[in-house]
Amino acid sequence: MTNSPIDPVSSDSATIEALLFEDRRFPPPAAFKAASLASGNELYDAADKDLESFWADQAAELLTWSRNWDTVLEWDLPFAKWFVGGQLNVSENCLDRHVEAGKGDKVAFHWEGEPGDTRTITYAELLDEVCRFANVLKDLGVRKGDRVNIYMPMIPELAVAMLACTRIGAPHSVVFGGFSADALADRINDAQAKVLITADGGWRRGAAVPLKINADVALVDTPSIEHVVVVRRTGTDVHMETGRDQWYHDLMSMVSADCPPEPMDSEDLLYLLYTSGTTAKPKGIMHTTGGYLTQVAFTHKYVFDLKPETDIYWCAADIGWVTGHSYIVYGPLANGATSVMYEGTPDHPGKDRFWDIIERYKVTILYTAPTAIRTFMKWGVQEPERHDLSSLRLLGSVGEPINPEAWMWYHEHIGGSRCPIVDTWWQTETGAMMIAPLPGSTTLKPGSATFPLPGIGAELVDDQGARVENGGGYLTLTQPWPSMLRGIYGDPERYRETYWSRFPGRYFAGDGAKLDDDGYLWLLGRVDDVMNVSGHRVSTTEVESALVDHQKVAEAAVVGAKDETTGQAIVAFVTLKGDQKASDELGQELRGHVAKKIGAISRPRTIVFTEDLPKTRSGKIMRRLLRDVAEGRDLGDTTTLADASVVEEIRRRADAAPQED
Ligand code: 7RM
Repeated sequence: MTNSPIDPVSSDSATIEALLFEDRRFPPPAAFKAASLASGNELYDAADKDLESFWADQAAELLTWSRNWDTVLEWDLPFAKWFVGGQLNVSENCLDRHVEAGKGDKVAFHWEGEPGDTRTITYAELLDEVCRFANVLKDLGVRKGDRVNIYMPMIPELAVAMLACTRIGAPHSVVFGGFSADALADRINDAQAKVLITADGGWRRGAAVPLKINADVALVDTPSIEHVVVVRRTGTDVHMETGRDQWYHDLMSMVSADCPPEPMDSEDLLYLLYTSGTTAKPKGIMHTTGGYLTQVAFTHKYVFDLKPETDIYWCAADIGWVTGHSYIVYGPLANGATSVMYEGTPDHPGKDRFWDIIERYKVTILYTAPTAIRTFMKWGVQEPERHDLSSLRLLGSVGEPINPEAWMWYHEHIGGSRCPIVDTWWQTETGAMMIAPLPGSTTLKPGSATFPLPGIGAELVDDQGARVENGGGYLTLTQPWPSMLRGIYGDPERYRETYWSRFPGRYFAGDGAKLDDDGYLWLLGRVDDVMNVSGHRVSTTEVESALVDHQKVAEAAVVGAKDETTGQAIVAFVTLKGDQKASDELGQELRGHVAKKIGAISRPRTIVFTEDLPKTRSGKIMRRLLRDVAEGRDLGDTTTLADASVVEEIRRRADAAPQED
């Protein structure tokens, strides 16, 4: 179903050079640099000098420990333990210590619901609610080590539930609210969770998503669940099973706000987060306490150059994904930041909702995904132009390679050409950012995530595992890092096999990348997204980037389809900007444009114009489905699609699209 895994090490220099053709440079603006937390090489130098002391210094500086560690790192490849013997509590680090430092009245979250309702939650209020909900969980029989499942919309109670789990040492497993009942049941059963926390529903594009109704379907097949706690959000009528289901507000009215934090070992399980791999069974990625919190706090502070007293930070991801875990909940709260949290979609009630939020809360740091940025491009500059975005000082990107065109649009139209953009490469498995600039220090190149962060070792290797110092290769991580996954829940062998067997001694990320002459890293996407055309390796990302560089194109997804003569042929699915019309002429023009940007080998055989692309709920384009369409196969698993009808429409258009030899 997928392309055979192809090595991204190309002998075709035209292809290698394509992204490297990008010659724009953006050094940190002088004023930004002067005021930044890290404007020189100090952090890189300290980490290079002594990796373990570097991370130990961060752990000591950024966090509060109730017992010091005995050993910084125990590394028995592929199993790492960080800050062994140390004890701390995550909720205490995120809440109590800020309140004790006199910052109880500081806003933790400016929350905004999709319908426009708002809540302002201070650190003192959040602590109070977390303590009370921790007592609720205890009353329901949850003990240290018990797993708690969470299936909720983006409301403050989601953060409360997670933090309450950490307060009593119960690992949480958050399942994104867009997942189906089946997906929820699988994850609950794999984790053997005792309690499920959900809501009657959540608002999305003006409609109530029926979370409790989905949960009820899942709960038919989840014998480990003893109690269900339901937050009232939408007012949707729901069934409450006597003896099993109870309302959050009822339970909260019966408990005290006194709940001392449970001291946890640094290596105690903090949470599970399920992520899909190449097989059907999702993997329960395990994150532990001390190392995870150290690296999310470190990266949140330095990559976002965070000034907790003045910044208004907004990560527009969903807490159901790792980005939300690390950069809505744990990183920002550990650092005492003030965040915006928004429940809904960017096009409700209008396509300017994000810009409206930024203007009203005077957001200074925005962290979002390339797929969102390309959507905003498609909607047009008139949307941001209607708002005052001058509060912004820094922009971030995550989730996919950001093509230079989208980078430039983000820079100009959102950042007013004054804000650095931090393109942050990382994974559910890495827990925190790994490859990203430090905005006061790094000269940016549009489309490059630049360099490994201080304390991170990343190298490219070829098919044989030999180091590649220039050009394309497989991205590997060469040394343990504090927030690394500790394994796949219940399956240590799969952990070893998936991440540590392809290249001995190295963590294999599954991504291809290139190193340019200046040592900048350019992420190319998953390696099974690399095509092989007539023996030449062509990256889907490069061709997509070239297409999106064309002024009429809004978004593009490129796949390799089997071809008798060339091995694979390039099939491009293209959505046009609002006012543009699809035509055969435009198809020719786009082919020519790609050939001009990258080389004739990269010229797409087929261009399929389409209104929408199939995406997962987290916004990643599902190339696997597009390959199925391009190769005329029955569709594989479509359960993770945000909107399944999109694919049938694309198939209809693909069948009608002209082909070029
Ligand atoms: C944070 C997150 C991980 C995969 C990863 C990459 C891709 C993420 C970037 C990126 C290029 C980036 N976790 N990816 N960030 N590719 N540049 N800045 O997305 O587990 O859901 O996905 O996402 O392929 O392997 S994730």
